[in-house]
Amino acid sequence: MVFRRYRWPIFLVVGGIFLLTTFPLSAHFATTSVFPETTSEIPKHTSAPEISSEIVVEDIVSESYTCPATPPNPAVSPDTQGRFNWRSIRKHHPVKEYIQIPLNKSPTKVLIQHHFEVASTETKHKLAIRKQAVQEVFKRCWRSYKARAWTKDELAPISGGAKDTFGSWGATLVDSLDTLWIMGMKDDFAEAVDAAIQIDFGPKIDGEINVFETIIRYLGGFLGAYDVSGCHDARLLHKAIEVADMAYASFDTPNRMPVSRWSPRKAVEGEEQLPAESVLIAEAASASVEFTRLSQLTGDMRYFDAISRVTDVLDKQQGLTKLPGMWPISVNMRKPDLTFDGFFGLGAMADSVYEYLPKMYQLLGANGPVAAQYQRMYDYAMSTAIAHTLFRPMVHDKADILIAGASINGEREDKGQHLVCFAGGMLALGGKLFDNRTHVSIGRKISEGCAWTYKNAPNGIMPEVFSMIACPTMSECNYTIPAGSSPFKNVDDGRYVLRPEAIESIFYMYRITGDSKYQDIAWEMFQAINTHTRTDLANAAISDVMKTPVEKYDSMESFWLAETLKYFYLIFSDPDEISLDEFVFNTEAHPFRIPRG
Ligand code: DMJ
Repeated sequence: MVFRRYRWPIFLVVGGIFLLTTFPLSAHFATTSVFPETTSEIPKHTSAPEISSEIVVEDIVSESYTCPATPPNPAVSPDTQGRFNWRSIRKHHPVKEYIQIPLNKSPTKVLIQHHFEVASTETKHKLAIRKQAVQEVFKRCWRSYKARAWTKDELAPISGGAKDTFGSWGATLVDSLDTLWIMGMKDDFAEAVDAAIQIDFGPKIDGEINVFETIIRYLGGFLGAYDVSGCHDARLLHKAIEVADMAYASFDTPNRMPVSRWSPRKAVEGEEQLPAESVLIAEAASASVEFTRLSQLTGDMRYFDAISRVTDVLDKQQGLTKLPGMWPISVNMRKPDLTFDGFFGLGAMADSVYEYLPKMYQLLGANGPVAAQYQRMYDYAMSTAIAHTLFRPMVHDKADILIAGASINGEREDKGQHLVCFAGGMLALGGKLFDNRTHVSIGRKISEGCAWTYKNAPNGIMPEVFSMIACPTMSECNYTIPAGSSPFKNVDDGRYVLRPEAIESIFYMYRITGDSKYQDIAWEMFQAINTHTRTDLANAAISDVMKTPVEKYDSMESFWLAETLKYFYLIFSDPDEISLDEFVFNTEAHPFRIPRG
């Protein structure tokens, strides 16, 4: 593949950056009250969108990259271009010596992906059509975002307005950068980068920010864009440092545990902020992949130091919780005490803590003491999760599938949720990394469980939260469910908010097994989602997937462009495009390059 350097536009796009005051509660934790203000008409598109006869398959990732194989020495210094420098604020609890990424003299390349044969011309053509269909949907949304919500956090896809929901820094702009690159939209990428580097992450926000969302969307967005475009544009790295330095300031506490809902203004005014006594584990402990990648790219170990201290607390208390091996949803980071709550699960509010265990192992080169620590923690967590949270649902067609539920005070809760669908991909990835076939097989059953609920839901889209009847064990079932009955015992939350987790796992299954049935599953899912979420401008969340016709509401979170459409696009792409042997995805689907020493 020939490297095509992208061209910078000759004009400068100066985006207006509008800063509002506070973050909302993390959107993926909200389960109530976000219901439609507007109900759009019955979708015009009830089948696959029309495809132009000329199929353009563009190459995406440069083979020529300049990303460092080992952390630079001396470290890269920040260049904020005259904007606020978060390193300048008063430190209450400075670190004397930073924990270093161990020098990994022999990083191991664990091959994750299936060895794919060259596809036939017919298959290539079919996939190119599908890929173009996904790209068309993305382009449409991007055009509307540009026209109506440029530099705002989100486009309102029904009313055509704009929303600020994640810090008012332009969440969709930054979250979409690497998708633009991957989809070959190089001029749009250049224009978006020019706008994104103008963002001011200074302390203009009066309320609290959600540090977790800032890290996964903004820091992840800049790092992903820098890595996929070959580490050529230093402006992206400096922007990553700028936002990371703000997030890093939230770790300036007596025990170096972060403040998850943190006030930039208080920090600048020198006011001490303490970690919360009750905080969601996902928010408190999910920065490892982003901070490690930033330390790898800059040689600055403050980020790796910060997350290593959190990992060590997780490690020490992993066996002391009410369900040893797993950490509960609610934890006290002030003490820190991770042992008091009895609610456990791989899904909402905990998800990325588990997701990042195998991903850290891979990012660290699958070798050395820290990688081994993450492997040990993953193994322990998964053996508990498999034994205590998974169940086989009793379904009319006797499908051999699994659903990841929860454990509440020792009792399994037989509920599924869209958010937990990522676990299929995580277990398949972990199974490949650690040569554990059982995990690959369980990952497959969870991924297919999510695909099954899509297929069997009335409009081909699974609801946000639902319960199902469980078989007595994972291997036996008496199947008393009559054909034609509802796939769900109950639907607790019928929304579909354009989430990625189901297609994410189907994408992992395809890249890991090479089985083309996953591409067909993905195509069905894509058509159902696009048909029912499409608006005149873009795509919108659904308030109840169980109703026909579905009702949409005026929301399109940035992860639709950052994650959902990216995974749909990549499953129909050449498997070498963002290969799982070369990249690790953060929890917001931003691909980070695995360094090769
Ligand atoms: C994304 O923001 C991330 O994937 C996060 O970890 C949880 N889920 C949302 C999308 O559903």
